[in-house]
Amino acid sequence: MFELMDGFLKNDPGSLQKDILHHVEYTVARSRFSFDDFEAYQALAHSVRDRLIERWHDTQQHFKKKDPKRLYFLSLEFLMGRSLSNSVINLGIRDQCAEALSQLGFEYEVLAEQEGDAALGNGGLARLSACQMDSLATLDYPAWGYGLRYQYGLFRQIILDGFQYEQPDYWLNFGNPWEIERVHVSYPVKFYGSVTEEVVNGKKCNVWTPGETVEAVAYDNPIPGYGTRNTINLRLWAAKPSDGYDIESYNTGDYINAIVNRQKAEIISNVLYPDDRSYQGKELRLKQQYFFVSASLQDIIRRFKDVHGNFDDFPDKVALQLNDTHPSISIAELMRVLLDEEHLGWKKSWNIVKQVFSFTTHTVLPQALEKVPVDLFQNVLPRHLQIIYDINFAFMEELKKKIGQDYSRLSRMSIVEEGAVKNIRVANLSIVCSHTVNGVSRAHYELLKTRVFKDFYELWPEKFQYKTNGVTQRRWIVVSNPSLCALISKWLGTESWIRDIDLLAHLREYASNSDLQQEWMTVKKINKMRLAEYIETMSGVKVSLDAMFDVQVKRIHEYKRQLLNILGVIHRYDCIKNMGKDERKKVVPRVCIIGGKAPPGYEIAKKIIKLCHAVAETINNDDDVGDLLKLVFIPDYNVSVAELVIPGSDLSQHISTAGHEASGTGSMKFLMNGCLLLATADGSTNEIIEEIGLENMFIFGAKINEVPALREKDSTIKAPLQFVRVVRMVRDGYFGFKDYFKSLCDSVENGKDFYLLGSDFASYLEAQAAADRAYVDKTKWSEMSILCTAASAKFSSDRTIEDYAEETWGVQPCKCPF
Ligand code: 26V
Repeated sequence: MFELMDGFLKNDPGSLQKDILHHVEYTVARSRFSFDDFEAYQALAHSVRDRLIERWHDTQQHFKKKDPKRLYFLSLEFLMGRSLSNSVINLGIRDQCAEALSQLGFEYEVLAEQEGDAALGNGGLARLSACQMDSLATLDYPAWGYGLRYQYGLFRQIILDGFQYEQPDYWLNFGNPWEIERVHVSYPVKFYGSVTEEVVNGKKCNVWTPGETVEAVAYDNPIPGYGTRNTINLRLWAAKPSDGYDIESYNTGDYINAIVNRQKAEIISNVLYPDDRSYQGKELRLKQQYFFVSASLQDIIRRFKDVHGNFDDFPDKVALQLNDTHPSISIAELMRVLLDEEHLGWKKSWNIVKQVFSFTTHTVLPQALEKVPVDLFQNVLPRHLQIIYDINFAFMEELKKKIGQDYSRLSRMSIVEEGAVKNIRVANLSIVCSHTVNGVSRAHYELLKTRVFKDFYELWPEKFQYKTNGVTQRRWIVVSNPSLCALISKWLGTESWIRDIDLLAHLREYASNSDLQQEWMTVKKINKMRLAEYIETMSGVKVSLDAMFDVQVKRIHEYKRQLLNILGVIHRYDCIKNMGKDERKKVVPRVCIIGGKAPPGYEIAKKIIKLCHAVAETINNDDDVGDLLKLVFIPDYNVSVAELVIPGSDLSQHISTAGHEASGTGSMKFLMNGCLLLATADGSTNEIIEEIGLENMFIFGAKINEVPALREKDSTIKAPLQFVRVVRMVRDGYFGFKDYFKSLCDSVENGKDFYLLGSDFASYLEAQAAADRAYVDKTKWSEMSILCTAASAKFSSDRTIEDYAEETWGVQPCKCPF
């Protein structure tokens, strides 16, 4: 049935077509003479999956033979989005698939749209993991990703009357062709119970008698590299009841209840927690963390032991990367396994543990640092709590020798936080037990050293590093902007930049070439057209393609300052309304686009969404303003929507209060797509400025170091009149919902304005005006746009991953021959 070449599936259109028809009939179980777009998508996906599996097998075989040091990337979140287009591009079979389908009467692009998003993550951190997996595969690193297979991904955002409502994301309802269920790869994960001291073989031991066992079953997701046969694995764990689960009920004869109770085990991997940047020490969250970490470590140790007789080589063969503190319980778990199951003793176990973990932190907000109440820990993982206490005791002793009796510093650095509620500070545990702590941009690293982890930096300066984030050009140019991709390849005379991103810098040489400029802007226009169509379908608003598309898409949070953007739009509206006819002729038409999800419990963020809709309602229905200004909210922003929005943007906003965005990665995707940035000097923007130059961006606002002093200042001095005026418009009910918006207005006035909207407002408006002036000069604007793409090379996740491999993990590429 399948056409093989040298034992491999063939990739010509004819063979692909046969495979697709085979899957229509035998996998999708439809007649090959009658199937619809979705069924054709399923059959295509299965045909691609077959090819992924071949490569996956070869890669794993090769890794096994070579036994290199492997990187294990532990993350509670992976925001993969759709897989089809990414896979066919990385496999190099995009055109063949399109041809095979066209002969069957289907259009490739239409089928690709049938796929839903895999949204097993919240935002920045989760999409970063996905980009990094793509780079790890492409650069041939012997890596594995480990995470949780949530039944429900990130909630869907529904907008009714301008208010956000959350709906569950039933992403598995229509099947998932990209995963392979491994019914035989499963491990028991234990919770609760008690610890007793016992004498085993003449030695005193702590014995944990758990109270509950849940089975972790593996689902493998092949991740293909681009231009290589290497295909790595993302292994996600699903919770299933173990054979012994709730055995008591069976014994008491309550058969029906016993079956019903068994389902409770599955709750662990049911749902992804939305990120609201505050940890509340929830039992289920702790269980999720331990569940995936325990299963992953059992899997990693089994693989290691298949080849190695003892643990001496463990640090030379295993690198464990902690993606934020979410998987940090793995530190205590590895210690427990080595101590209690492998009986290596404390010294040897600790020596191994401290060599294998590296930790990357993704936050600057202290309230986002994870803390788990000791009581909760004691109940769920009593043995792990003991181990953490022992680690902390040893650390405190060592620290006292170094710094003496400085009790306030000792208590700040302790892993255990004393107080009314005793907590485990997971970040402190991670720092103490990792060989390296990474920040995600240079600015973030400076903040870690001087503020967030100052005490630790002073103790162990050599532990601290940073790897500026990056995004994959495969997803963010090749998949999402095929016309730009073709144009870049044409002008560079090669497609090699898709693997070797530094080549992109050569675009600089042609930035002032009028032919390129013209072709470049034509591509932008086509992408704007696609976006305009989408906007019209989603919101019913017709937008002009001559207008500047000005976009802010990201999670809604006060520190990201979508409110500053909206107040700026109100100001623009107010100015237009007060202009005469002649003055209006000079106005640069704008379409302001905002999109993003508010955390379900975050009241102010939800009000910002409502305000955006209320203002949009007024502006978009004002015929007097017409095409000069439109405001639209794009609902349910996700990876697929981003793939549509980013290529069609002229200007994008990254306007967090300086010192609050650890890095920001959205800006890098816009940069790659030739979109100009209007931004504060926060996170990775500082490094973007270095690459592209201030003259090609619109930078405004207080600098990181100025923020603390500004917060001290009297608020009445800070806010300019224009600011007072626009806030007053909202307060007075110009956009309706007067009472509802009161608390939102209060949050930026009356001495509160913690995120400094008032004090940055004037310079924000200046930056906006500078963007208007630049947009009028089409030649200049096209040149700047080309320079953006040319300057984006540094922000490829390929660069980030190479730096991690070299400076943090100590892993080398292991390329699969063929
Ligand atoms: C926190 C929580 C707390 C409640 C439970 C669920 C949950 C999930 C995630 C988080 C922390 C998310 C941290 C995060 O996404 N940070 C972002 O990481 C990006 C990649 O490094 C970076 O570009 C952004 O600046 C940073 O905000």
